[in-house]
Amino acid sequence: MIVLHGNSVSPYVRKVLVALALKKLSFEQIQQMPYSGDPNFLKISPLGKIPALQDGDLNICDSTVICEYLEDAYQDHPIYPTDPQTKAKARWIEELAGSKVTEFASGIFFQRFMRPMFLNQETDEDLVQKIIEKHLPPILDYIETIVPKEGFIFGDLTIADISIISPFINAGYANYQMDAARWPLFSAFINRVKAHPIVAPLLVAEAAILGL
Ligand SMILES: N[C@@H](CCC(=O)N[C@@H](CS)C(=O)NCC(=O)O)C(=O)O
Repeated sequence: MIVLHGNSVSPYVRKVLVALALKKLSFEQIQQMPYSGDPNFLKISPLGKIPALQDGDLNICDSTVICEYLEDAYQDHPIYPTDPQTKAKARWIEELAGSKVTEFASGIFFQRFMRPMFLNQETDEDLVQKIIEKHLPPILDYIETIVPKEGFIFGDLTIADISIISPFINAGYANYQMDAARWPLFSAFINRVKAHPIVAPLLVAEAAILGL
């Protein structure tokens, strides 16, 4: 039995939820919050981060490690391209999404949502403005060059598509709206991925968690 530990609103957990759904795998989810300090969770996730995944005796952490494991262990319904060069491109997009894109886009969510609501800390709105005005635009300029006018980056929906939009779903919860006139392809792409039949019901479920 696969067990996923992590709250569905995390951009990294969302990525794993999409991977599990694309692969049509059944699993149990524990809506573990980050920063809980829960000693039982630390036994599963030594850094205290979500997501973590158990599959029988296997216990692994990190969304990329988890998605690659799922791809290797359950080969039906691929979630990465199969050709080596295209797969490498998909992994680069996943890496970009999980590093700088999440740092900045989910950083807005962290400041405006997690800090006041869960960590009893104030939002650093100066930092949020710096992210929006200085840090995000060059990354968005780059993403605008890699997303297609129609469909998904590599044809069918892959981990690359969900990874690159996921942090912006969180930023959206924190009232960030991308300038669609400046980044029209990426803005339309985000809406297309959100409307995908695998992704849309997951977003409805997580909105319910947030009480939206
Ligand atoms: N590289 C990890 C990052 C996971 C991560 O940073 N998750 C956040 C929640 S979105 C977390 O658990 N933060 C708690 C912490 O850093 O202590 C992955 O891809 O899974």
